[in-house]
Amino acid sequence: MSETICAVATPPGRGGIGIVRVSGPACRDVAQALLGFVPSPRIATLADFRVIDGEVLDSGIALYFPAPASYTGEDVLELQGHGSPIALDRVVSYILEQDVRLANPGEFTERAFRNDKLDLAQAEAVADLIASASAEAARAATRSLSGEFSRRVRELDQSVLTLRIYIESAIDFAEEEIDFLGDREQHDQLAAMEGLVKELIERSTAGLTMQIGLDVAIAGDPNVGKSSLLNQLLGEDRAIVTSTAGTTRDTLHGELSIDGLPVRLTDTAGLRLSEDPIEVLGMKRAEAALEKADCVLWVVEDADENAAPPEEYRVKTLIVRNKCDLTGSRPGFLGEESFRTCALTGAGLAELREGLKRVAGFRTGSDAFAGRPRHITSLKRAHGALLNAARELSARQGELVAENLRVAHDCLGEIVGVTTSDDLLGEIFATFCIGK
Ligand SMILES: Nc1nc2c(ncn2[C@@H]2O[C@H](COP(=O)(O)OP(=O)(O)OP(=O)(O)O)[C@@H](O)[C@H]2O)c(=O)[nH]1
Ligand SMILES: [Mg+2]
Repeated sequence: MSETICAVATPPGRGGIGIVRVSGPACRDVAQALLGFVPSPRIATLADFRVIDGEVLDSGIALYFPAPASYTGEDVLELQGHGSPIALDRVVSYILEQDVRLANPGEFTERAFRNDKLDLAQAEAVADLIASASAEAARAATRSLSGEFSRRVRELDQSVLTLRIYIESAIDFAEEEIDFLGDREQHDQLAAMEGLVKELIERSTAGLTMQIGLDVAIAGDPNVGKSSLLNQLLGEDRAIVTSTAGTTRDTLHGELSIDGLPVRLTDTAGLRLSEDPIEVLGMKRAEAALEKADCVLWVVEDADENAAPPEEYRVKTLIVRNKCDLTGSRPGFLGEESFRTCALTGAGLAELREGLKRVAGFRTGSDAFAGRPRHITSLKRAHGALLNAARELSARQGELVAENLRVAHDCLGEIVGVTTSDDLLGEIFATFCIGK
């Protein structure tokens, strides 16, 4: 890790300022060569960025952060010049003539991780914050970045470890092992840990959903009001609506945000037996959309008493009883997963949006963490191991309790980067932007 790296940290294109970041042992030499002096630590200093023969490449603010009090934990030099891609390029090219190489994506943050400036979950939250598509997702990322998620994982890990040590010493030293393992206290501890992991899974899943959103397909018989529903949910006249059954042929897409939850809607062709080759193709597309959706809104006419989805979809299905204006029934919730709506006026859609939030695992009170699939997988494995440990404890199988606690400990360690393989680390940081 003795190489010095450099990259433009601001986004490509023209802007007010452009920042070049340098990290590593050659920072002082770079400052000397480029500025003619090494700026006082952490003091914004106006300077010309020039090469030795006096040509000024740009001018701006130079900031020097000596190790270890810097983002990466190494010597860092930050040059805030003008946001001109050409000027930035010339500054970087000059710096690369020193003993410096171009940084890989995420390499600054990777160094911060390796120098214990942040743990792996926090480092991932940096990328999640940059990539966040909604205020809710940004809030979840900030919460994870602050270390709140990591702190909870570590605390849990500590309790797992403490219990494991207790159980192992019970196995080794107890004359009456059975008595040790019969303690109510250990059962209670395991139950508490299991509850905490469950809460972390829920809060991380909520954060992940805020980040990736929900794919929702609108499906049902022809003419029930699917396209009207799409238009009404989007608040725009996207799809053609007519009273002729079989109006929609192709799948149509639209995006909306429900309190920050990104939702991608797909309107599909009404499903029915048809000879029309175009309609048949449309229905094929409809079925493909249903396959990949996270949730299906199955639309039926409220007047149709027995209407139901033709088969059990593998995906979550919400029943939308539309055209309730024609039956005179009250719009809104009919149950957890069933709604009455009028797509002409929008009545009942507020409840339907609530239903979609519920499907997504949206949590009010916004206590979500910027969960990643790998966090959730590890948490679920830890959860399974704790359940097994509890079962083995009841069976008084000390060795197996200890083994399951070891598995839980490894899973929790993976999340914060204590027991994470180099390959996985490489994969994680490769998805970052250059300069971060
Ligand atoms: N009264 C009433 N009419 C509605 C409602 N929703 C839709 N319609 C009407 O029902 C007809 C069909 O609506 P569409 O939105 O095209 O129905 P669709 O399910 O997309 O139909 P296909 O694309 O043919 O499968 C149109 O005349 C709409 O104006 C509703 O809630 N109440
Ligand atoms: Mg339609």
